[in-house]
Amino acid sequence: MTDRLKRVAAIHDISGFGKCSLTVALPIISAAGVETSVIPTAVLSTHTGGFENYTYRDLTDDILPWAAHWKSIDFDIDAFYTGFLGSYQQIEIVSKVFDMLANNDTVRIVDPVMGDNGKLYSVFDDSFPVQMKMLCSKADVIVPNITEAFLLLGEPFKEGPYSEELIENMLVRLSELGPEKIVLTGAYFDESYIACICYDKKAGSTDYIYTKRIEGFFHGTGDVFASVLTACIVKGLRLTDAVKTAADFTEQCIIRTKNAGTDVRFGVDFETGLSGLRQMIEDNNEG
Ligand code: PXL
Repeated sequence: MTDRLKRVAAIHDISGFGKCSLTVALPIISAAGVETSVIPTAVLSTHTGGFENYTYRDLTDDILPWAAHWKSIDFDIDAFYTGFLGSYQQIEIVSKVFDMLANNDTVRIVDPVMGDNGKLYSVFDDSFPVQMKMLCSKADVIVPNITEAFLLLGEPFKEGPYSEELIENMLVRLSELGPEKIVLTGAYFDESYIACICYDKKAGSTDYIYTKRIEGFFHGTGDVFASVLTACIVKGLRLTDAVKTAADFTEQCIIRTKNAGTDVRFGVDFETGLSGLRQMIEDNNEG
């Protein structure tokens, strides 16, 4: 008998157009060879980043009954992966879902999706980061971008380039919120490279993974990155190998999208990379 597939439960919205959240998590994690179950938190016609008049159907009331049904079936979840959550109430409910469905080995991966480019997304008010901090306190791994890291710490955003000292101090304080591992994206120390920095509290280690800094903002890249990272973590890669795979995959998506000249609100071309993703994960698995 072979082992069952690893299983992720992804908890995000479905944005019908614009490639982010579940329309990214499902194909990427599945293509990595990991089963992907989903709890959709809302259904939108598009994401909220640059489109107007999108439809929004809130599914808050469905989440706990959905989880209760899953509990009655009794299956193991190897990792939760949460992303965009639309309200304080949803954050609280997702935290309850963790308590209901996690077993001793379930890894809780929280991407505290709240902002970018120094700003909180306009759909949230200033108290949202406080609630997100609560969810992060229950996570094993958090994946903030640099904007979200400042928001979680309750500090005003600072523009880069950053010093290693400032970033390492932020990582330690983020880990004091609760999570054992922090993967910080979007920090840079000079104009040419952008870094993903992973901090492992228990090991006391900080590792820097660099990719080329590409001019422009590409929507959905945070979700692409965190989806690959999640798949790699449940497949047992070391954190630095997982981050390297996620960073390389995301960089390639951005390069393809930039070369194609696509409207950046439409999301990145991750599809072209899917057929090579499993091999990429194997090649990066040094552990
Ligand atoms: O990619 C993050 C994201 C997910 N879902 C929705 C969003 C955003 C970012 O803007 O609006 C609905």
